[in-house]
Amino acid sequence: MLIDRIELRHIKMDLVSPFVTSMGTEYDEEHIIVRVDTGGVTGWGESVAEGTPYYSYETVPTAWHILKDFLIPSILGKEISGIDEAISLYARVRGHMMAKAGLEAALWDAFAKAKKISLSKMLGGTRKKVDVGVSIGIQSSEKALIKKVETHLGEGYKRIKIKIAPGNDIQFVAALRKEFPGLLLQVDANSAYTLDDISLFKKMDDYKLILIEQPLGYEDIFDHSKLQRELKTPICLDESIHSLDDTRAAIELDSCRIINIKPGRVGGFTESKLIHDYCASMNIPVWHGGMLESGIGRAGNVALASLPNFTLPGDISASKRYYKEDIVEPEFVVNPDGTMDVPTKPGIGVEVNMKMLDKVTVKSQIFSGLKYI
Ligand code: OSB
Ligand code: MG
Repeated sequence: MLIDRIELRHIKMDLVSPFVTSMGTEYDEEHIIVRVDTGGVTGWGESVAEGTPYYSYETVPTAWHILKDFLIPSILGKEISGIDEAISLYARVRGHMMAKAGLEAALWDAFAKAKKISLSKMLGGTRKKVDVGVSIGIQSSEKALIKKVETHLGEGYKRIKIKIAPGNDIQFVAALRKEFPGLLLQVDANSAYTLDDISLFKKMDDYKLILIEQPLGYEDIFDHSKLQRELKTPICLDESIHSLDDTRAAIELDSCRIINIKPGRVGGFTESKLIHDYCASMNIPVWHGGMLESGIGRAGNVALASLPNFTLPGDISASKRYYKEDIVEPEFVVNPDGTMDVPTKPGIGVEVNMKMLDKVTVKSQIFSGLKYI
């Protein structure tokens, strides 16, 4: 298909409540929406680079720069037969996974729409519904956390993840385990600890956690293998995994026993699928992480999470849990049984609400033909 036109939009959406993690507090979320017009269809993707370089080195301006100056020029105006061909045209760009993933997602949507099949089907998804959980930021007290968890369990969520940071960890885990003995619970440290904290993580072994997510350095694989050796609870890597190669190193070194897949962190759905398939072959469960996406990115996440080895509930919550109004229709909702329906219509399977998208757009640029507008 001929890549006729690409549009980037820098969006900024207010969160319904601040999200507190070991990396800081987020009040709103900035991402880039990528629109690709090709072969008479329109594809949408979301680059999850944020306003700050606290989770990843990428930010909205760095992703914009890489998209505008390298990725878009490599495919614009070209006849492209499939996603792999597009990827090969910009493969020499190193890193910048979030920039790449936003463009790749828009291409996947466009190619699925051209084939008139759902993104889930095109990715190899096998489920009609996916199990979903909720990721809760650090709360002011154990009591406040218990109340939040009660609300989310009432909404149907199957699994609770809490953010932890030094000084805000074991007391929250202990309080939740006491109040909810059978709760499916996991923690995410976002790299806030070091190997000096081994005794803390050994204590966590007593609380039947599903997993401990990214306790140590955000690029580390080696120290995590030393920690995993000391623990019964599986470690799950998030930040440290950018590729299939990182995944192989982490699994072969026994640095983790579970992998969090975020397409934005690994450069797109193509690499996500490679990681998914490798983990399946090694009996390593995977689950879908989240980056507080708008409905456009969320649609892609739900589709990817419908693949068979996504056996643990994902950080994929209802639109309402993040934003007062989403930019897609229908919005994503959680079913009372803690699942989310996988869209069945062509591509991402939801419509972009252009009025809402315009409302949250702070900057946009159109790339068309040989001339940038
Ligand atoms: O570490 O998983 C993370 C959000 C932004 C950056 C990093 C992370 C998160 C979350 C939120 O945990 C998950 C969600 O989208 O619900
Ligand atoms: Mg994480």
